[in-house]
Amino acid sequence: GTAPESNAHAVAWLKDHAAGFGQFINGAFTKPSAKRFDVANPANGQVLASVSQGSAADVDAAVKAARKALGSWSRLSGHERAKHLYAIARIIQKRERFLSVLETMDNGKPIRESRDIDIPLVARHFYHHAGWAELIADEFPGHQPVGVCGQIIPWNFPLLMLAWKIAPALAAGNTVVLKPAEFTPLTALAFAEICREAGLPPGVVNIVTGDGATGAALVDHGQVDKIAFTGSTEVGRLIRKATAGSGKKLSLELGGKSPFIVHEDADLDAAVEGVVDAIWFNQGQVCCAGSRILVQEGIAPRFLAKLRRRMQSLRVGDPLDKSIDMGAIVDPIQLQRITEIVEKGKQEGGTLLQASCELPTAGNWFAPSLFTDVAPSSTVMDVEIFGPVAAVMTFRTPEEAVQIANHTRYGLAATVWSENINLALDTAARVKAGVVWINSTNLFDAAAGFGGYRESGFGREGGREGMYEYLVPSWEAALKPAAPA
Ligand code: TXE
Repeated sequence: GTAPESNAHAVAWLKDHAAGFGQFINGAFTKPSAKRFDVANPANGQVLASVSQGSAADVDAAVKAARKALGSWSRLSGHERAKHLYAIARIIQKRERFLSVLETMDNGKPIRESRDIDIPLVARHFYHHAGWAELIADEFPGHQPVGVCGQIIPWNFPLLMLAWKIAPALAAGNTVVLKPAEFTPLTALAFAEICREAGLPPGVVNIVTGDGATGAALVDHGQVDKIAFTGSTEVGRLIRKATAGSGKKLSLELGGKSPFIVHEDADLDAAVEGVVDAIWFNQGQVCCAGSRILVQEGIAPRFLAKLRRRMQSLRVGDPLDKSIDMGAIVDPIQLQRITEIVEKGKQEGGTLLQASCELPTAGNWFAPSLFTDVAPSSTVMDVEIFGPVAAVMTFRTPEEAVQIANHTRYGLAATVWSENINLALDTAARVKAGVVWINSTNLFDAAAGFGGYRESGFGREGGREGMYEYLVPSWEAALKPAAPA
């Protein structure tokens, strides 16, 4: 139909599915199961939908559908697969408004972000990977798809994380069973409908909703050839153990505690705007959030004064309001985690500065916050808060900045501000992080590989490197029993 792409469309779509969502297996939705969970709007606590808790039997049915579809999908020419990816990308663009509103209702992020960042990037990922599908025979000779991919994603960029995982997998000729996060499964379910509309063959993409137990059933399934996971370091560790010795290919994108280094010759106004994007974007629920702000001593008072003023001017509230800068925290559990870490930071002697904005009474809210007077090994400098809270420290020399920056278990991203390109490049090279931004932050593109070191995981997503995560050398594939035709 030609439903208007407005807020009303998302509301109507939810109403159409008021009886509950089933699983998307083999190109069709199953009946909603008896065991379901509610999905709430983080901005007001209202229940949006009732979603099925995927059982081991659901996972098994989805994996079998993916296996059945694998033979003919992987044998399609790259050009034929590209046509499917282009079709998906075009429908996403057509439904941009609907998907943005649905994402914001489900996740709590400002509509400005879902409309201008998340959903356009989702489309971009499918377009980009359609290109790789076209080029696959030329660019990856001697390689084959891995097979059936089990993909488990978090709730901070629900549809974007789906795109990061599904687009390269399909381009390379794999089939997929994806489990969205239990807090935010709605855009993945809308995506299932898009796959059908795009004419994707049944079984190529399967979506199974549920919690960690559903994810674990997918990880443990014997017919899955690869697991791709984005989420907490704790669960990443469990998955690495569970897949050890199984022969499954694995990629993990885990937590971070990324440094944000401001040298004394930086453009301070630009760097302050950088902090807004680093730690208050998506309420700080960003794996590569610049959560450790390291400022050179001489400029620290001036920088902090500017930063405090900017923090005060942030507008926090109804995420569907186009003028809002910061929305709601995804779930009461996450809000509680943030609150506990912040309390600990205060007990350890840190000074907490918070924006004095008025927060809505219903829903999950946390004001933009900064910690100062913290030690390098204090809790707020050490653990991933995954909320709108940054810790600020000063450094004397560029040498010391690098030392503090690398004083972490993680290694996902880093940001460097300086008007001296030599200093910026030198610092960037010495910070151990998968992505380093200079005079910018939290910029993503489908063509750039993203991923970490150390406890931030391994494997890259995006671009050429990302394609290799979904391919195996043909000699290796030849050692495996062939997929049923
Ligand atoms: O993550 P989980 P949670 C960090 C962040 C946050 C903390 C907890 O610090 O505060 O993790 O968040 C599925 N086998 N990040 O609890 O549990 C789960 O259903 C297989 C950083 O939400 O890791 C969901 O789909 N799967 C991060 C996904 O894993 C399992 C983004 C992520 O949930 C599973 C999210 C299991 N045993 C949280 N247990 C980032 N780096 O982007 C859970 N899952």
